[in-house]
Amino acid sequence: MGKILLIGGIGVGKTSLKQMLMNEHVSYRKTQVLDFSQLFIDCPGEYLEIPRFYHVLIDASHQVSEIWALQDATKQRTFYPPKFAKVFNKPIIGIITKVDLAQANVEQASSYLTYAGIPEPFYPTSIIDEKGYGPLRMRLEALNEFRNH
Ligand SMILES: Nc1nc2c(ncn2[C@@H]2O[C@H](COP(=O)(O)OP(=O)(O)O)[C@@H](O)[C@H]2O)c(=O)[nH]1
Ligand SMILES: [Mg+2]
Repeated sequence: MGKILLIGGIGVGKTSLKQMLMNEHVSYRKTQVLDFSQLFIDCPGEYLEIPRFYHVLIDASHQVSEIWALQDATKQRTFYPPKFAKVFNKPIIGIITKVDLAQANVEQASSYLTYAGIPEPFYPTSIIDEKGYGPLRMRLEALNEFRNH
């Protein structure tokens, strides 16, 4: 199916990540057309923050081929319960956002993702220095090939 479910709390950077990948795609690969509106399911942050909405995320995961779980590097807390990754029957990767900010703590963010049962490597990103999107763009392109063949 080749779709991606973005999960993470309110303000973690889900929409920014999607936007950044779309802009990169437009500037580097003008000839290939990826339909970004179809590619990502961008769920409201409340669905992760409020446990009675977990089932919405789980239902949405049935429509995708992988899940991208975001953790804000500047947050002193996590919304992911222990081993949350195990409730999804899909591959899941961990993305750490806002690594450009002075208060960012990548080690802490990594430990939250590990606590959630998400396997390494994690992907540190910043929309400010436009850092860390290369490997994510490659995953998108791999998924897109899969869609078209
Ligand atoms: N400094 C910095 N700000 C970011 C980054 N990613 C997102 N933001 C900011 O965080 C806020 C929330 O981002 P948004 O994408 O709307 O989060 P969403 O609620 O998960 O969709 C916005 O003001 C973004 O500009 C980042 O990598 N670095
Ligand atoms: Mg958003």
